[in-house]
Amino acid sequence: MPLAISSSVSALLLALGGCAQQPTFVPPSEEEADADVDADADTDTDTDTDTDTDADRDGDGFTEAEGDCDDDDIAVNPARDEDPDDGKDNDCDGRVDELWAGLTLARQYVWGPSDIVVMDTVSRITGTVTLDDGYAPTFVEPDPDGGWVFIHDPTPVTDPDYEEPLAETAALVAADETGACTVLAEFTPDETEDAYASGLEGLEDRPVVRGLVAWPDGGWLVARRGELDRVDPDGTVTALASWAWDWSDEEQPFELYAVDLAIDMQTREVGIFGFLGGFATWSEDGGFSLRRQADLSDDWKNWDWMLGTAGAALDGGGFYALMTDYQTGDVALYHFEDEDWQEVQAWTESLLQPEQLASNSDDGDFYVTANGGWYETVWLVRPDRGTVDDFYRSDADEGRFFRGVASNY
Ligand SMILES: [Ca+2]
Ligand SMILES: [Ca+2]
Ligand SMILES: [Ca+2]
Ligand SMILES: [Ca+2]
Repeated sequence: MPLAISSSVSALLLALGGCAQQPTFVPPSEEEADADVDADADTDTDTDTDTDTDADRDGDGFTEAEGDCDDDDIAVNPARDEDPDDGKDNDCDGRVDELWAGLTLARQYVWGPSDIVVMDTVSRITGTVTLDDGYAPTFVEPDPDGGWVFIHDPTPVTDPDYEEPLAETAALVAADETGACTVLAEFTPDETEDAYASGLEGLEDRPVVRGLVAWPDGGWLVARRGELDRVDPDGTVTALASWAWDWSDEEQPFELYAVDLAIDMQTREVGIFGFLGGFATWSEDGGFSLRRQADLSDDWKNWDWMLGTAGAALDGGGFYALMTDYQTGDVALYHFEDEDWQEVQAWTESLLQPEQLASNSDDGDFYVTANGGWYETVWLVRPDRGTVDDFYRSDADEGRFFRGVASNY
């Protein structure tokens, strides 16, 4: 198994802006609605005097059930673009006046401590924060309250003289603006994961946490191979869903081997991306739903599907996966439609290996970290133009490379 497979995996999404100001509409209780106490204030369009919470009261084409987060304001619904100056969450993604503002990147060095790198919208590096030595960030997300959180990978390429890693297991770690790190939660491989040896060479010792998104109500969601967890800001870990991930286990039929997470901020649906095109979704109301089963008819060596490596979402636009065939260098972006992956754009890249994926929901563009040798690159993928360009490319061999990428809003 090439290194790239084990080091790939991930994406990011959606940095959160100030979701605390999200306008809320409190529907009347059943009692209030039935009592008809306030017929004059009834703003729906039917003739009865009940306030009908299923109506499109402001006539903008969306009911609350359809995602109108302020049904008394036509300037607010899921089809609107965000107006950055009106103090409203126009597009109902939980963020007020947000605009895409560039990228946050996790940069690892072969020798020495890692960085969090902040880029503006035209790829200028506007901030580089050196993390406490010993932490190796894979997945990264900006923290809406300042700083960042990242998944620490206990098995990176690091200084061979490095004797005592600060965390020996995968961990969710918070970093402040100075790079000072605090472990929020550790994820110790369970017995099954530790002893895993079903032929997926190179993956068994990789971090057991493979995806990270900010949860709109606070805290974070992370994916283990067979579990979706919420991590509260105080470090409390709650399992939200689990599934069978070990395809050597004959008693529990294989479902999904998770490699990444993304969240559609408008629908709050979470996409769980698996190897070989496996895909599932989770939502608070609907729970876990396996949407596409990977074809394992010939064990993992069945290459009739490109390896799923990373995922992202567009607000209100569903889920996208980066698929890579490391044998041929074929890379493609797929969109999940009609319960399957549909190709959006494909290209071939033999020198650089793609890692993680982030989306710009304002423009419908995607950003991919890719490394070759020690050169670090970010590609800009524009499906509406069919182009893949270098958004950023390092000009020197400095023994460093980008892992995770997240959008800033
Ligand atoms: Ca409406
Ligand atoms: Ca509205
Ligand atoms: Ca918004
Ligand atoms: Ca706004």
